[in-house]
Amino acid sequence: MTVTIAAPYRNDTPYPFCPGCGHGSILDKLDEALQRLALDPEDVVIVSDIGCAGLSDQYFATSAFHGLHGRSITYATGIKLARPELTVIVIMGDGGTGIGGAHLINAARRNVGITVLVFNNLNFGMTGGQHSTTTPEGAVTSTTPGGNLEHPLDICATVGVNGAGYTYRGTSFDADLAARIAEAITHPGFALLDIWELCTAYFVPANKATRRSMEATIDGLGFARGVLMDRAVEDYGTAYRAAAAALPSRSAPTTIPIEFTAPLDAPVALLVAGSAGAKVRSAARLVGEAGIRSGLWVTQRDDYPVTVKTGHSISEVMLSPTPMAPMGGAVPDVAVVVSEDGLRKARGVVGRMQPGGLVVTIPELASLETAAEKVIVDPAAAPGRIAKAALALVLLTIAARRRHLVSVEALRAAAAGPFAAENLAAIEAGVALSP
Ligand SMILES: Cc1ncc(C[n+]2csc(CCOP(=O)(O)OP(=O)(O)O)c2C)c(N)n1
Ligand code: SF4
Ligand SMILES: [Mg+2]
Repeated sequence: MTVTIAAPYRNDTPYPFCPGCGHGSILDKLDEALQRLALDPEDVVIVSDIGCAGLSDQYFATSAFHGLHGRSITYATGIKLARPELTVIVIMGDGGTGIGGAHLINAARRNVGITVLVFNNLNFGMTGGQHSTTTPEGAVTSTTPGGNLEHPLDICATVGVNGAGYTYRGTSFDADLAARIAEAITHPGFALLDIWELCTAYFVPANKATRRSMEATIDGLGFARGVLMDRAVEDYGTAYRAAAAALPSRSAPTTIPIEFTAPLDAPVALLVAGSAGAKVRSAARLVGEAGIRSGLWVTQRDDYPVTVKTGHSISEVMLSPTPMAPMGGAVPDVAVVVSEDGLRKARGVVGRMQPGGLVVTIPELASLETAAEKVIVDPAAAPGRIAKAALALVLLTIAARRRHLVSVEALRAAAAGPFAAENLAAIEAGVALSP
C-alpha cells in the first residue's frame, strides 16, 4: 500500500553517535528517501545487526528487526520471502558485512529483493576501532598499529559479479545519496549501497582521515563511484512463487486398508540383512505393509552406509498386535540373511538368537553361527531364475510363512505398485521354495 506521509520517518529521539560520525548523516538520507517514496512506515522493515550501525533502527518509526552481528541479510531474506509486500532495508556495518560475507554473496546470487545499506566506516567502531574486511591497505587501526597489510574487500564488485541487480558506491557526504537510496529501494532485485563514511572516534584520529582523503582512497584503489550496476532482474521471491505455483498439486495420502487377519498374538522382531542396492529395505517395507493390511502395528528402522550403493543394508521390522517402539540393534526373533555384507553387520545379533528363533539364509552363508533354527534356501532350486534384487523378498516370504507372520494373500496385496510384477514373482518363488 502506498500512502502520502507528511511527517519524517524518524522519531524524535536524537542519535547516540559520536559528533561527526557518518552514521547519522546516512540515516538522515534514508529518512529523506523514505519520504520521497511515501511508503507506509508499517510496511517498511529496517533490519539491523550489531555495532554502532546496528543502533539505527530504534530512531525510525518503521517496523524493525534486530539480530546477531553479520546476520541481518539472513533475517531480511526470510522477511522478504514470507512477506513480499514489505519494503525490507538492511543496515549493517562493514564489520557485519565481513562477518556475514557468505550471506551477502548468497543474497546477491539469488537476487533477493532487499536493499542493503553498508555503513562502511572502515573499522569496527563499537568495539574500539579494530580493522575490518574493508579497512584500506596501510590504514592504522587498533589491530593494525603498523598499517593494515590486507587489501580491502570490494563489496560492490563482489555482489555485482554474483548477480546483484543494483550497486552503488559513494560516501555519506554525497548530495544525491537520498535519491540513490530511493532508487535502490524501488529496484526489484538485490540492491546494495556501499557508503563510505568517517568514524570520528577511531579511524579519523588514527589516520588523519577527512572526506577528501577518503574519496582519494576510493579512487586510488581503483574502486569506481556512483551507480555501478542497474540491471533488470527478477527478484528471487517472485521467481520462487511462480515456480511453486507451477508445481503439480500433491495427491492426498492414501490409506492402507485392513483387509486380512494376522495370527500374531505377540510382537515379532524381524531382521533383514543384505547388501546395499539389493532391495532389502523395499522388501522389508512390503512385509511391513502386509502387516498393516493384516491389522498389525508396524515399525521399520533401516541402517546403511552413507555410500548408499555399497556395503550392508539392514532393515529391522517390528510386527505387533499392539503399539510397539521400533527395535534398534535388538536380538531379532526372525532373521533373513541375504548376503555376506548383511551377515558381516548382523553376525553379532544373529549369534545371540535363541533356539526358538528362525534364521533363513542361502547356502553360501549356511555356516553362520546361531542357536536359532536355520533354514537354508537354495535359489537355484526355484522354478525360474531369481534375480539378486529379488532374493530378500523370496527369503522373507519363506520366513513369513514358516512363522505365520503375515499371510501370502497379504504379501500379494502389498506387492502392488510400479514393481508389482517383480514383487509378485519373488513372492511366488518364495512359496515354491518354502520347505
Ligand atoms: C559474531 C560477533 N562477533 C563479534 C562481535 C563483537 N562486536 C560487537 S560490535 C563489533 C564491531 C562492529 O563493527 P561494524 O559492524 O563495522 O559496525 P560499527 O560499530 O563500525 O558501526 C563487534 C566485532 C559480535 N557482537 N558478534
Ligand atoms: S565509535 Fe565510530 S562508528 Fe561508533 S558512533 Fe563513534 S564515530 Fe560512530
Ligand atoms: Mg564499521
